[in-house]
Amino acid sequence: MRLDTLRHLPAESRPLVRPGEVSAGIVHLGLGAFHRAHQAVYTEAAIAAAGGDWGIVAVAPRSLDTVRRLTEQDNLFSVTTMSAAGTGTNVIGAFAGVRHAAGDPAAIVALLADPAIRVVTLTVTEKAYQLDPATGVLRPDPAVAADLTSDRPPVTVPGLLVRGLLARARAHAGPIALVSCDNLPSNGRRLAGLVTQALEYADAPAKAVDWVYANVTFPGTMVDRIVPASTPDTLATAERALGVADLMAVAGEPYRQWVIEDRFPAGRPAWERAGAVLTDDAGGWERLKLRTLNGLHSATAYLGALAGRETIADALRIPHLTRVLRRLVAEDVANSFMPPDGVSVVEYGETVLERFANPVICHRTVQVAMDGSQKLPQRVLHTILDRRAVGASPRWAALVVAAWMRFAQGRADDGSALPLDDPLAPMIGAALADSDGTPAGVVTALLGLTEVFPSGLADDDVVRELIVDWLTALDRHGVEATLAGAT
Ligand code: CS2
Repeated sequence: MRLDTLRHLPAESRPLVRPGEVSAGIVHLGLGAFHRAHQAVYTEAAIAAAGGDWGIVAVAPRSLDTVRRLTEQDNLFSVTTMSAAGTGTNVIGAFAGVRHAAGDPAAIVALLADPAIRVVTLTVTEKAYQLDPATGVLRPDPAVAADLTSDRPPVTVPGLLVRGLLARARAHAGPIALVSCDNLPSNGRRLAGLVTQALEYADAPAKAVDWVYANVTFPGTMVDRIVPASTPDTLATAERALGVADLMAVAGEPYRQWVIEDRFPAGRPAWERAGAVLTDDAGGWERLKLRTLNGLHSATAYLGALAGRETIADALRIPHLTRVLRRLVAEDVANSFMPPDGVSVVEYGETVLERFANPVICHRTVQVAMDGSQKLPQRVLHTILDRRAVGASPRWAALVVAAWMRFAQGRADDGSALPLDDPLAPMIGAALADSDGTPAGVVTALLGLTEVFPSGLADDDVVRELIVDWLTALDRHGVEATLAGAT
């Protein structure tokens, strides 16, 4: 697909804006499938409805292939919306440019210091923030530490942000909003915390730090759309719909939601015209989504992978799983926080289960299971902590922790190997190697990972016992029998 093939596309698939004609106003870090099917879609629709120079310069931190392919396609890609009722494919014209951070870091720093750029959005996944999942404390790996303390061109997300903001301060390039679109708890505050700690770590001049405090906002967001990693099938479906090949095609469910705190000191696209909700405080929405949707997703992923199920939709067919997930929502999640006005957590949970059951979305359990150490706190552990604060016994949430602990040991119920794709894998492996291998020993060893488990939770005997009981049942009987016996 290229600009000159657009006129051959079916009319309903053509971009809503003229690609290449909207000037850049946004830099987006993280060029994965989720960004293309979420913020890029909203931004294109917002520009089409209300105008504005809000083209996106999309930055791939690492993947050169992504950048090459998009460049060969004149920055165009398609999004296919998949449901049992049928599919629809749209080419998105929101990208004003594509860049490879690792290949040309100076260009990214220069972009962040460009007055035309007034918004930076991020989908870089939880681990790229380099914050302890349990506490939000910056724990820079050697690459981040080198980015923050030397003059070499930055290659990491914290490095790019800090160097970009310092350059912006020097250039007097005006205020800017940095918008985390990752599934972190209080993602706006986490990103602000990252920038503050990274500036300190970098020993940035006080004047520049003051400039950042006065000129940069960090609106919190809730982002939602199920968008699995693309496969050869995704590309084939797009090609059938478009009549031309699209090597950057992505596919997602019809549902999408974006709640954004409206703190943009230099303007923003009219995202509300594309269906986004602009609000003062996204906290309630964010907790609703992280604890319910993502909590159920992780539960389904770990239990499903252990039971040998390939996809989330397959896993949902494990007998008794939906019953257990409904109890997790009704008994633990719904009682753990205040949802936004007028929202029933139980009804929201039902729509989530319907979405997971979408038979044409092939979302692999091992994909959702990945990076569990970074995901568990906001998805499950905060539910447990909030329930324990009022003296309740959050049994179903404890089951999810036990399922993760069994998954982390690397064997499915039928003995086949499961991959532990996690930035803390070495630490998890070492903790497991030191344990005696019994459920109680494994639970003690893993609860000792202070990066993941807050002390209030690790030291709580009620929680420990709940997890040990579930892990004992999972070890002895496997997922299916454990769920069948869970009453
Ligand atoms: C999933 C999310 O991979 C995962 O961990 O739970 O990517 C999920 O699909 C999105 O948050 C849905 O909005």
